[in-house]
Amino acid sequence: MPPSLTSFTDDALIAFDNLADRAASLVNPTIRLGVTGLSRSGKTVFISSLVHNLLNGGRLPLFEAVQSGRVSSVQLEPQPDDAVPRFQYEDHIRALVKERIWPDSTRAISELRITLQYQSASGWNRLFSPGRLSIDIVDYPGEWLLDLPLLGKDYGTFSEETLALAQTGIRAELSRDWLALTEATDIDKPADEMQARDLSQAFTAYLRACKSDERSLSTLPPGRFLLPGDLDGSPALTFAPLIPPKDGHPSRGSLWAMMERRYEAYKAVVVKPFFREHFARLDRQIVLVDALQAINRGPEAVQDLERALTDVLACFRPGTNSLLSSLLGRRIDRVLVAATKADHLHHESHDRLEALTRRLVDRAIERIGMAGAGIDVMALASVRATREATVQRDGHTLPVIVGTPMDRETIGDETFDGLRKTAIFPGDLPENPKWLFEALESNPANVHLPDVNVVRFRPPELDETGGGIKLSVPHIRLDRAMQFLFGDRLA
Ligand SMILES: Nc1nc2c(ncn2[C@@H]2O[C@H](COP(=O)(O)OP(=O)(O)OP(=O)(O)O)[C@@H](O)[C@H]2O)c(=O)[nH]1
Ligand SMILES: [Mg+2]
Repeated sequence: MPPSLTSFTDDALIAFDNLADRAASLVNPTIRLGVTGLSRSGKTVFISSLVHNLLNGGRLPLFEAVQSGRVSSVQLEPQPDDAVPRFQYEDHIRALVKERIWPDSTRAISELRITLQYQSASGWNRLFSPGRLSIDIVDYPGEWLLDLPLLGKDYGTFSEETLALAQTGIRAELSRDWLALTEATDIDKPADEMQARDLSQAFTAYLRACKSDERSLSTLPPGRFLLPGDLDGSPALTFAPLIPPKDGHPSRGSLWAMMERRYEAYKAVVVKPFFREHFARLDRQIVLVDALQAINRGPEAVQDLERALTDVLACFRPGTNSLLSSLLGRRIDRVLVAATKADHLHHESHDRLEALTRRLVDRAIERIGMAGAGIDVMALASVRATREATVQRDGHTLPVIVGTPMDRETIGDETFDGLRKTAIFPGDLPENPKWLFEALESNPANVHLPDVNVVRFRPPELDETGGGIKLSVPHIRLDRAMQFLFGDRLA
C-alpha cells in the first residue's frame, strides 16, 4: 500500500496508539495476533481450540515452551480494548465440547486476552522473575481486509475494475440484472435517492449471488455490503459503481458525484477506522483458507481463492506500511496462511494440501512482488472431527476416515441423523499441484479437480481421563501454528 493511504492525522493517531500499546507492553509484554479468513473459513473454531488446548494442557508436542514444561500457568484475562466485543470463548467451547455442535457464525470483530507465565529458556533471563506474555487474539472478517486496497483507489478506478470483473466467467451471469440497470443509468442526471438505492440494491444482490454461488467462492469489496451491521441503510452503504464518464467530470449535483461522495464516505467511516484501530496494531497474523472447499467447488473457485489471497497478502507486504513502520517501528512480521479442516483428509494428504496451498501463496507472493520472509504455510485442523482407519476391499487395504456426519448430511442416497458413525473414503489430492495450476492457466473450463470429501462431521466426542475429566480438543498441527505465531516470544 502506498503511504498516501493514510493521511498525516491518521499516522499521528496510529503513532499515538502504538506508543500507548508499547508503553503498556513494557509493563506487560503483549503480542497482538490477528486471526482472519473469509466467512466460514474456521476462525471461531481455531481460536476456541487454541485457547482450550492452552488452558487444558493439550497435546502440543511441537509447541516448544509447553512441551519442555516451561509454561507454568495459562489464564484468560480482561482484554485491554473496552470498545471491542469480547470473543465469547465460553459459549463457543460449550457448543463444541458439550453439545458437540459447531459454534454460530460470528460476523464482526472480537477480542480475547490469554496470558502465559513461563520460565525463560536462557539461563540469563531466568535470573530475572518468571516471564509473562499476554496474547491479544483479534478475530476479524477477511472481508474487511479485502476492503483495504480501496483506500488507494478513487471512485473511478473502483468502478472500472468492479465492472470489468463482473463481465468475466460465472460472474457475467450473476451480474446481468445489475449491469443492465447500470448501463441504462445516466450518470449526469441530477442525483436521486431512489435511483441510488435501486442501484445499490442490485449491486448488493450481485455481490451476494457471487458469494453464495455453488461454483465460486468469490468475495468482493466492499465487504460491508454483505455484513452491514449497524450501518445498514446509511448513505455510506448506499452506493454502487457506475460506468465512468468518457470525458470530463460530471457536474456537482449529478448521480455520479453523489455516488463518488458516498464511496469516499465508505472509506472514511468503515475502512479507515478498521485500518487505524485494528489492522495497524497487529504484530502477527494468521489467515485461514478453506482450500478444500474451493477445490470441491471447481476451477473458478480455486482461481477466485487465489485472487482473494493475493489481495489479502498484499495488505501485509513488507514495506507497504513502510511509512508506518519507519514512523512507528511496528509491522506485522509473521504471517501464517493455514489451510483448515485437514481432518477431512487422510494424513497422507495433509502434506499435499499444504503443498497446494503453498503453491497458491507462492503465486500470490510472486504476483505482488513480495519477499517470502516471514510467511509460512500449513495445513491444519483446529478440531479433529475424524479418526483414521483402513478397510479391506477386493484384496486391497484402503484408507478411510471415520466420524459422525451431522444431522441431515447425505452421502449418496443415505441420510444421516447426527448420531451414527460412518467411514468414508476421503479422496486424494494430487501429489504435485503443479499440473493442476498449469491446467488452470491454460484451460480452466476443462480441468477436472480431484474429488475430496465434502461431508460435514460433528465435532468429536472428547476422551476422558481415568478421573472422568475431559481432555482437550483434538487437533492436527495446531501446535505447529502456535510455535510459528508466538513460540519465539516465549524463548
Ligand atoms: N472438521 C472440521 N470442521 C471445521 C474445522 N474448523 C471449522 N470447521 C467447520 O467450518 C465451519 C465454520 O467455522 P467457524 O470457525 O465458525 O468459521 P468462521 O471463520 O468463524 O465463520 P464466520 O464467523 O461466519 O466468519 C464450522 O461450523 C465447521 O463446520 C475443523 O478444524 N475441522
Ligand atoms: Mg466466526
